[in-house]
Amino acid sequence: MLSFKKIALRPGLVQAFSRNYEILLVDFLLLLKIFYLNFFIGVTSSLSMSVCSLAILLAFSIWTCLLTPRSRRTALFVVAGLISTLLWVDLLFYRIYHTVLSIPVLYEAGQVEGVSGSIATLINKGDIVFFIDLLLLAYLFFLRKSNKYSSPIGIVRRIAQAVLVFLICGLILGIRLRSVSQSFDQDAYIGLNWTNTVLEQMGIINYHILDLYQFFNVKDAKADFDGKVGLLKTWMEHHQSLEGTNLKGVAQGKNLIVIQLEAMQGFLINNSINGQEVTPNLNKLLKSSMYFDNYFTQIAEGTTSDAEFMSLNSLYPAAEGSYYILKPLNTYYSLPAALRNSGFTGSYAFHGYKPEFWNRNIMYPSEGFNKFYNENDFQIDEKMGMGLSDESMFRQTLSILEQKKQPFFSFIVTLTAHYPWDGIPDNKKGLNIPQGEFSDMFADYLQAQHYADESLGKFMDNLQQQGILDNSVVVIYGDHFGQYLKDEDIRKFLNSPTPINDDTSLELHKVPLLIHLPGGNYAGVRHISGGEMDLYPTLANLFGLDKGKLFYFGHDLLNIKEGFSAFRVYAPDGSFATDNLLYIANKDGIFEHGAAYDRQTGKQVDIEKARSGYQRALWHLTMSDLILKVNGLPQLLKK
Ligand code: GP9
Ligand code: MN
Repeated sequence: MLSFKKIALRPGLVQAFSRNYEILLVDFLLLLKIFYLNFFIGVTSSLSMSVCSLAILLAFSIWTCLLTPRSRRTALFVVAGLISTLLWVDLLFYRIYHTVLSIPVLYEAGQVEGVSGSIATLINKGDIVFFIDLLLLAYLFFLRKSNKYSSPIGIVRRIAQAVLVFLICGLILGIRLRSVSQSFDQDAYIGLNWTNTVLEQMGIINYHILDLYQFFNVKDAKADFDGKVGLLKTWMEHHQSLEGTNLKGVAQGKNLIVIQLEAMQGFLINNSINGQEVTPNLNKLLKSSMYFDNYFTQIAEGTTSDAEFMSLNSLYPAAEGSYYILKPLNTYYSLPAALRNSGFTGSYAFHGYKPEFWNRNIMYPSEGFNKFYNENDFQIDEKMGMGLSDESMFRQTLSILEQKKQPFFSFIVTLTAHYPWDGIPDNKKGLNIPQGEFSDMFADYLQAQHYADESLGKFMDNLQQQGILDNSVVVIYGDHFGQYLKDEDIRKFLNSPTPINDDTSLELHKVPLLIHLPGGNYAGVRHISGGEMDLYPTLANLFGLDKGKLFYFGHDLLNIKEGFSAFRVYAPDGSFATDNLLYIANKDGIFEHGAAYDRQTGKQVDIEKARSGYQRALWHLTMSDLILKVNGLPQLLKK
């Protein structure tokens, strides 16, 4: 019988172990750091995660056994240093973006102003854990005297050893890769960036490899898309066949003026603080407009740019990053282009900030705008908050519009009411808010939105005076909620006794949508549930565009029986709202772990009621992403 002693003493095994102890030590320390990172990013360190992480770490490091002892230690030290740095950077990214590093997030990183200046504030003392073991490794590998091997095994055996370990690791990862993608509701690898599935089942190193693969592997996506073109075209025909023709073409021949209001949240409408209306001009205007009071922002990480992207294209925002940054050179058939092709003299965008911000200078031409009037075109005669004041921007925009041949499309994006809302000078603060009634930030938010509303009111009056209003459809909506507003403040403002939970918080993501037609025609409150994805098809109907030439995921809100809005990022993929139902998915990607609510009562209901909507939401998002990934719109629009 072969005793343990005999086995242990067999020189090959002893040497194999002693030669590889460095590899094992480095990989083990890295695994501990992955646990440490997982703790901070809310990822469960499962057994599967540990095995897969160890397998990929071994696969990465086993080749070093082919080197001479000294070079091996150096190589391992470098590998340990690089992976430790990557894990630490993941944590830094998480602190900024609430998601670990990925290619799409990296693309967006350049957009976020002020972040580089505050990197120092993102670093915590505890981060030293990512590097402290390097000291131990340095000592063991380079400083200790007794680093000698008496009888190195031959190169052939070492190669065999490396290949064997590599193959075993590959086998483990391959098997797990397959089973993970099959045992979850959605393809875990397509959902890589928006669920924790891959992080929890395969670990962060494998996540990064899959992220790279997903991003650069357009070939598979193209084949996938080619196989789905027919299906998508049929789906679109069906989608459109469900829409009626109510009010079709009633706006034909009119100008279209779309105003996207920065951070204008729905709860401000028709509400007051100490008897003062926060948005008196919007409140007045909605009486002569179609007012949609159940309209959601559907933004993801691309915030303002997502609101624009959806409103002008009816395609979903990216799961990570912003399509304005990721896909500015795709071929689109956006609202500005479609209007120009149906008799509009031109499409113009206006925004009082840097043209490069959100890549607008590249994206706007792709969307079919003839010209983008930005910071470089306006006279910066009044600065507030981030840049040119709304009042001045509106005034200068009007004088540009006066020169344009009609009918024109103008798309105006406001700026002053941007976070942190503290840029309104005292003499322009129109509300009297006693000190201490709300947090300073919330009081500033109210003042900024009151100011934005006032600027808008002046613009509307001037449009009327210039005779433009009577010949225009004016659309006004908020781009998104005020990020970082505190629940307590909102509750106090709304006089709401109940705490804000998952469903009420999502309900608060509603923004106002007003469509004002000449003479206040068709005015009235419309309760149909909708969101930013729906603006394009709704306007296409009003302006009588041939919908057969468009491809959109949203719905014509004037012509459907029931609304449907899918969400992402601010509620995990698969979450959606209809007129009666709200479903909030779980980040783990398992349908049953989500929650369904009756929107009228706010009570939780049988989850099965949400299954079909959940599948529909996921299908929408997956198809929209696929189309954008392979630049597939032209193929879908070809007859
Ligand atoms: C800047 C502005 C702000 O141009 O549109 O974008 P946001 O930070 O709200 O996404
Ligand atoms: Mn915004």
